[in-house]
Amino acid sequence: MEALDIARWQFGITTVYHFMLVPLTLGLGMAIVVMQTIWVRTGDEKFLRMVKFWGKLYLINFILGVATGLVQEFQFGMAWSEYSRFVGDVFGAPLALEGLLAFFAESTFIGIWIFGWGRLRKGLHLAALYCAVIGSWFSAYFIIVANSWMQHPVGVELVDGRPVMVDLWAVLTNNTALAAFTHTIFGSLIVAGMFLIGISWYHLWRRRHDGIDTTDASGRVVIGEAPSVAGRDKADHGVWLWSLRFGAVLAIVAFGGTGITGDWQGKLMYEQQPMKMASAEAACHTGSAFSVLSIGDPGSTDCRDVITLIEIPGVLGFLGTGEWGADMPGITDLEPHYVDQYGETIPDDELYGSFAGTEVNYVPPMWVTYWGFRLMIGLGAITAFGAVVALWLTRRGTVPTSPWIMRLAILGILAPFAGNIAGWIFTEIGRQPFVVAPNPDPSGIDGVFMFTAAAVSPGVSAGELLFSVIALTGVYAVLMVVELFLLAKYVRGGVASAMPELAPHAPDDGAGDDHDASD
Ligand code: HDD
Ligand code: HEB
Ligand code: HEB
Repeated sequence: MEALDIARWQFGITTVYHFMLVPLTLGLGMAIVVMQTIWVRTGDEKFLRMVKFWGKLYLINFILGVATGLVQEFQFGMAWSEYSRFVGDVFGAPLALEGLLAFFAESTFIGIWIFGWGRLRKGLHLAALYCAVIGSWFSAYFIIVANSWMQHPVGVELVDGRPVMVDLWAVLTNNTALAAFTHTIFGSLIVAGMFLIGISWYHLWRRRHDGIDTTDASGRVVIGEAPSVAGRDKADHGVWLWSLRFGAVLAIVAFGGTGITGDWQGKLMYEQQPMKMASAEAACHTGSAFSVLSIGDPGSTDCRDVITLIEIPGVLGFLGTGEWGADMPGITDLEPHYVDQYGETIPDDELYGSFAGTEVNYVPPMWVTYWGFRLMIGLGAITAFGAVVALWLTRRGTVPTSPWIMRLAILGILAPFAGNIAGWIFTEIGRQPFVVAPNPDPSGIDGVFMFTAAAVSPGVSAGELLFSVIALTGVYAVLMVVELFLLAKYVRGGVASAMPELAPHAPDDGAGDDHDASD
């Protein structure tokens, strides 16, 4: 493999790892905000227990999210120095804002939240959580601004072959970023929803399995009297049931949200990156039919290899433009335009190293974009459907005794995570062969684009990169094992593991948690 390929694999692997943690931070944070708000307003102890339990998992995930993010930053300078130089002037501002405003605020307020239990007034303590979670959303916004600029560069002028930012506001309000941010947030809420469902299901199931909760002859739940096992007393039944049903509603609503924002993104993509759209649909020729199933040679970017088995007329035009049956440009029709505008070969410039003069393929790997798009939607839809089923099955106040449904609910937690990753893989691989895609709008600036082949650090050898891939993948694998180990430990422990003070006495005002804040 060449250095470029290894560098691409490296970026892909590490950022996918990072994004296994990010959506849970973004989504679960908001769920806990809701729970703590209800607790502060009603004083219902059930909600305090929820905040403590889910809050513990949130913190574990947050810390590992930060760790994976930090490791992530190294590769910009190491493997992608030309890219870093090219985008430096533009990314400086949003990433500084990310660091200063968002990350600083986010971690400070998380600290206040952790150590404020029992020390701050309830309202103030809740405000700290709001600030932390909103901070992480801002953080997400600024990083998406950077990514969206690579999909659709705006607000710059070309000076000596490098984009220089002239309009920070245009960069911050890039329509691509607004759509991608809202879409990502909804995607993250689906993750949180399914996480709540799966884990709560397990606990409700265990209560039945251990005979703590039973059902009477008419099928009504009889909630067990508190046994001496801490954290599995009466109040916890409500913790799991409420969390489960809330998670289900969250997942269903958020899936609707991804539909609305995804539709917006599809329309932007049709204008901004028509080739990505066409290859996501394996649409070789101009037309308006939506492919339900196309097959071809994996890895091929050649239209002759695509066989469309099932298609629905009209739908693609509607997705892209809002107009039923409107024609969407296909790959074979787009290609000559790309060749015209951006050249048949990578320019013969020393900047491009060994790639100078090689032919450019403007069609991204079609099977990845095509299946990435369908996996994203399919896994989201499966989750939303699962959430509807979960609402139905728990309508009597508990879960069925079947261990298989319980296992399915736990396994289901993975689906929206995988859906999010599929969405990113589609977005990032569909951007190829550009690392910074050209902006074709009238407002687009000529010459502001960069080929991925030109972005990689010159002078870094394949061997060095391979070593760093192995090292980084190793580090991430260890972090992932730590994450799963800690999550599993606290999930199994139930509420009691997050609230050791619960065992001897009922909490007043949530005081007394400070001694376990660091574990
Ligand atoms: Fe991230 C943490 C860097 C993609 C959302 N990330 C985090 C940290 C760094 C990065 C250095 C730790 C300190 C901080 O929060 O600033 N992140 C990156 C890089 C990315 C990236 C280089 C590009 C490939 N991140 C990314 C996306 C999103 C986030 C696309 C959201 C949509 N990142 C977050 C977060 C984190 C975080 C929610 C994640 C988990 C966490 O904080 O606990 O703010
Ligand atoms: Fe990215 C690349 C994913 C975010 C920047 N990415 C990449 C890849 C992948 C990814 C898979 C590979 C592709 C190829 O090569 O073909 N991303 C991803 C994910 C996420 C992301 C999952 C979430 C976390 N990115 C991002 C951001 C940014 C970026 C935010 C900015 C800041 N990417 C990037 C770069 C690269 C990538 C620079 C390299 C180059 C290429 O294109 O490759
Ligand atoms: Fe998604 C991406 C659409 C669902 C997650 N998305 C994306 C895109 C589009 C879409 C168009 C791309 C853009 C560009 O590239 O530019 N979606 C869509 C639709 C739907 C969806 C239409 C239906 C409903 N998603 C979904 C879900 C999820 C998601 C369910 C989760 C789970 N996506 C996603 C992500 C991404 C995407 C993460 C990447 C980022 C952005 O936003 O861009």
